[in-house]
Amino acid sequence: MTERTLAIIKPDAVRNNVCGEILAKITQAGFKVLGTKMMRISPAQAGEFYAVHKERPFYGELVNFMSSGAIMPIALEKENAVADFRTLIGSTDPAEAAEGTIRKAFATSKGENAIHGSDSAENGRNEIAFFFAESELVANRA
Ligand code: FUP
Repeated sequence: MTERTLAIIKPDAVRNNVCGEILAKITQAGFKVLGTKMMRISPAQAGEFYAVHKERPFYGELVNFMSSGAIMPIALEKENAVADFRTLIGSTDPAEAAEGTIRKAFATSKGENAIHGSDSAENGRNEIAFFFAESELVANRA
């Protein structure tokens, strides 16, 4: 079934100038880009996006990091997009990420790990809606 998932190229990867290389890996893996933008979010917006982690010890650092610079959210579509994208990005901790994954190549730590990927189809839809109006997604204009 065709699914949507949200990727975010995180501030570490934007600062390291690897957005192009990451996008190439994503499109080479068969994902269709429905929309993307470069933006910076406030600590309040980062806190809302990661609200599910509010009680976790790393929440404050995560919010600071995600609002520390530009990010690139990308709305993606593909068969089995959620699971396939999680495979493409690799484990949260780059030390555990498989060879060939985006985190293995570009992440520096568990906290600064280059890229986000939605963890369910429902979260994929909700997270895309967090960053994009439906009218900004190309598939709906074709
Ligand atoms: P993932 O789905 O792989 O992005 O990982 P999680 O949803 O578990 O965590 C979301 C983000 O919280 C991670 F990308 C980075 C941050 N995090 C930490 O900083 N430390 C941790 O121990 C776990 C997650």
